[in-house]
Amino acid sequence: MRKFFTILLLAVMVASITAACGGGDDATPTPAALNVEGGLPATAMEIAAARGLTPDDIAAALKTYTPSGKMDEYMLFLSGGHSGNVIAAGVPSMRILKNIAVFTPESWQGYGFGSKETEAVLDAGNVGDVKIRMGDTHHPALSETDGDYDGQYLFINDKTNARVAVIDLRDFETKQIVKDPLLISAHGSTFVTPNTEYVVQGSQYNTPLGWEYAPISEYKDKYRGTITFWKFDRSKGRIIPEESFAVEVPPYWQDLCDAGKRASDGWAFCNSFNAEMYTGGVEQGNPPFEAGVSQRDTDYLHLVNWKKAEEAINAGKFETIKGMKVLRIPTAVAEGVLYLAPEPKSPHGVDVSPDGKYIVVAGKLDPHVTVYSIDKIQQAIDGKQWTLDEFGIPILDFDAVMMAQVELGLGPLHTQFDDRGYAYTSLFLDSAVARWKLGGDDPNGYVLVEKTPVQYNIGHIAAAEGDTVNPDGKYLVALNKWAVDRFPRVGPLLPQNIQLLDISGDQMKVIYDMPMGIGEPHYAQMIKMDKLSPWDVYPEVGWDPIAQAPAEHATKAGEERIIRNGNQVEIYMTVIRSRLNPEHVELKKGDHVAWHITNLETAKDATHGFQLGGYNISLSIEPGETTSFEFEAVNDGTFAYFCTEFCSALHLEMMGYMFVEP
Ligand code: K7E
Ligand code: CUA
Repeated sequence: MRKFFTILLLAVMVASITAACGGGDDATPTPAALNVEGGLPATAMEIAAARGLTPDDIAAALKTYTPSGKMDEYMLFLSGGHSGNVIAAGVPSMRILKNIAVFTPESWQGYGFGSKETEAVLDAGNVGDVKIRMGDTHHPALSETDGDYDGQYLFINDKTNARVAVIDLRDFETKQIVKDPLLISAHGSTFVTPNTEYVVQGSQYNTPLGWEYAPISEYKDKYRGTITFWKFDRSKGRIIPEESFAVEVPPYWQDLCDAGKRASDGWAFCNSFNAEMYTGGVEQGNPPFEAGVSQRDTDYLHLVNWKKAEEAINAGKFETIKGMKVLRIPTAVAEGVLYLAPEPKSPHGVDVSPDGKYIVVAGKLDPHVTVYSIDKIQQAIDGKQWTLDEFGIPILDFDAVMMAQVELGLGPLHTQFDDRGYAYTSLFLDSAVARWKLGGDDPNGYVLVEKTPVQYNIGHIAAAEGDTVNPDGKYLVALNKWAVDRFPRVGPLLPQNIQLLDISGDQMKVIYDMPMGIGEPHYAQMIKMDKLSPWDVYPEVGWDPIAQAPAEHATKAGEERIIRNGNQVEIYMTVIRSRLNPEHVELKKGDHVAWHITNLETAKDATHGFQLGGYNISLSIEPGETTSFEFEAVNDGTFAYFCTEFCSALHLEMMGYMFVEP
């Protein structure tokens, strides 16, 4: 059907171009004439001619254009990079739907601007006495059931502070942030095990565990990494730190991780890139890190059997460090939890094939991806085909565990899969996406099929459900680091260029460019829209969205009140189109104020905002929600508070005065 349509279009295009070029007809409009005189051209063919669109452009437009009121087929969850958040967008339209606040306060959503509930979420991610209000999100992970996205939760990491956040997809809001007590920063996160038993987080720039002070001369002795397994309780929608554990690993600079599935269920895989254990010091005349960590020909893929680790933890074979259960290296080795496998030069991504049988590692400085087989890994372990590293960890024989090496091009980074037996790998230095054939157990069956250029310097890719046991194919998104000349100029800080590719045909085609002017999205996941079933409004009026339960301070209509107890003032307010009740709040300087607001609305989209000038308060109160904030009335004077969502014709009248008597 699609093919027929494209052919039909091409025929019409060819006819129109022929007419335009060869017809010699005076009535044929030229592009310039169309733009200057008659306003916008009217027919499709005139528009195409006026805008200089090729048949490919027209096909791309038809594949992505989504008329008003029509819905997208997929939801794309992009990490927001340095903005510390997550961005939800539709595919194929690439329209942004929500910028979900996670690690960074965001005033539209009332996240971290007074609301007690959201401040508590953010404060759980503080480090010691330092309030952390930034983050760098890298890898979103949708919750899975049997290795398939189930549409319930989304996890996202903060690289800079080694934190993981939980987003509930019933309301697309962040419910929890946990801070890893052993790591100050981490990268290989978040990746979920096939039934979301655990959220995996791998370290990167190793320090002593708990980031205790130790000079760099003590690197090999004291510096360590971990692979942390955060236990997730689906019924509570929370990570349970007390039931989580970490596996200690050498200071090899772990990088990316992925959880095994199907044939490799029970394993987690993390690559690394400083097997040299190089410690830098360019200011002292040492080679810089970039040279020092790239000396050896191989680094190590870490293989962690988390099911065995779980057994060892349950058997009490752990040490508790900073409140986290830790399986130390010797115990992990003795229990068959931890192995290494060599991987070629400066590897980057690790990605497990849909059947779980093959593990693909890309080599930043090597034009190949290396494919490992879980069967071969198991055989090598059973046959003890290993040597030991200096920490006593078995290094499996490379030739014994490797299935194939596929030459793809320069700078391979990350791999995704489709439903036709293809793998797709991003090529950073080539600025291209490579499509290649997965050969199963036939080492010669792994072949490069084609490469498509993208603009420019691609990092991750995300195919539709492309890291699950059931990839969809169809669409692939290229997350490019540089945009260079793709968009109008906005000064020296440019957006990233997110490109949508149609991968359904014989040839991959770029069909949309989406500038992302909100941090650097590293990774994304794309889920079928019908797997998501978010709420339109909260289940009852007076709902606490963080607890996902009726709110303690919910206020019914008619029960609005202000209670004074000494200098403690408690305000129970309701909002509904188009009034705030009460409209006068009388305070005295120095009062401690606890203010609760319930949105009585039950209609879809009837959100009221609330801002209070001079007190740094911004709230978003969605239909049914109750939210609370507290403050000291330190500034006297007359203040206005008002609704900030244009909710009705009388929205501007939705206001009140707060008087603070000196
Ligand atoms: Cu390759 Cu943080 Cu996933 Cu960026 S990492 S590209
Ligand atoms: Cu409520 Cu504007």
